[in-house]
Amino acid sequence: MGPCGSDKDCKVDRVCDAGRCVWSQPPGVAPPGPKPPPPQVVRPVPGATAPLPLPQYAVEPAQAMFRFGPAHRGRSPFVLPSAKPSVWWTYTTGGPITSSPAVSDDGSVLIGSHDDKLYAIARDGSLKWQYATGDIIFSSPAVGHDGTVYIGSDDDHLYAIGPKSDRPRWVFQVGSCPQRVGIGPEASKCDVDAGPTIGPDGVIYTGGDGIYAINPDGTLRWRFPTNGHVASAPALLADGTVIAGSQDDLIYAITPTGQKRWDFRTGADVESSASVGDDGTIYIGSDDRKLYALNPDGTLRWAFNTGGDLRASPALGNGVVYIGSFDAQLYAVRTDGTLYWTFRAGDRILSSALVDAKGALLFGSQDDRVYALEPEGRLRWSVELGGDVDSSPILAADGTIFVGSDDKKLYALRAGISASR
Ligand SMILES: [Ca+2]
Ligand SMILES: [Ca+2]
Ligand SMILES: [Ca+2]
Repeated sequence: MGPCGSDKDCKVDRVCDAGRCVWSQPPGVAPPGPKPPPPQVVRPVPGATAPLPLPQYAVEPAQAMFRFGPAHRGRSPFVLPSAKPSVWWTYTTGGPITSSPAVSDDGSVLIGSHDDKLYAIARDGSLKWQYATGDIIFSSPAVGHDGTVYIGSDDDHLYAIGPKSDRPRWVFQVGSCPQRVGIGPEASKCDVDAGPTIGPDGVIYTGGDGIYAINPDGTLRWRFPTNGHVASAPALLADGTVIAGSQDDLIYAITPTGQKRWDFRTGADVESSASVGDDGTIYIGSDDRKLYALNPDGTLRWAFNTGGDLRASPALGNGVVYIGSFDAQLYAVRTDGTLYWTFRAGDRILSSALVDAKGALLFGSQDDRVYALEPEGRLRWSVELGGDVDSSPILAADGTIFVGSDDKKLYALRAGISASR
């Protein structure tokens, strides 16, 4: 039972829980180990003056982020190729890629790697620039309205890079964990592997030893402490409420000023990120193998059982919620909580699905494949890559697909070309 930073560090079917490799627990069984410390409660001080209002920022939409927007629907405005694509190019980094790519308005493909680096790759597959952080990158790049690239690192920092150069505009340290780099519970508590998510006003949300809101100038807006690490990319409701899961098994709703609105207890770690429907329904998975649908007030609408941990984030389209499970199946669940269909891949699914403009689906699996499914669940095509595909694929306007793999490569897949390698 060695220390671990993620499931990747654990052999066989064990998962990384609080820095230790453990066998997945059946739902409802408490994991072994010491009891967590009592909750930190922030109480208003009697007689204290009201907090100063938080600064307001102009509303300008971000260029790109994990799950494509702060509601995290995974819904692409573009159309997946109908024919099976080929590998157009690959870019090899120095480590496995679990980060999900982002495409900025200038066409650059941004990706983080376990070699600690953030890469900006041109549309022809050549390197534009790279930036080395101090530890592994699990986080996915987000691109602000002005082209600034935000990336988190296991070195406990959130970086804002560019937009005019490959240098950081600012670096924000999340938490004050004594051991910043390496693996194990102490070193991973303040890892910045959640999102980041950019709000409509440019405020950046991420996790670590709690949920963080960071102003566009790199100053702390607020921090909400949790009893477990937050790896779940925060999602935003229309009213600005921030939703994130934690390894303390709770799903949190935090007001735009950083106060707790409610929490909801699941049976295990919540590393999945929430997706928010048009009606404000919150869909999120848990390691207790359930997909939850919560009302905006935090009450349970329904829970749907799958056969494995849910680390992927749900996608939403056409009244259907799509989520991959560690039981190797992609589930299509209607918004009333009934099963529509499932599709079985060859291994665990950690990759979050994309829904294209016509309702087709795209996701990766640890069977090393990228799958495209028809809206009714039939296989359209699959492409084999060189390793696990835990990265969530994205789709460019011209139909090019970008995705990372454990074989250290960023792939550009394109239909209607002859394979270049
Ligand atoms: Ca760390
Ligand atoms: Ca837990
Ligand atoms: Ca594999």
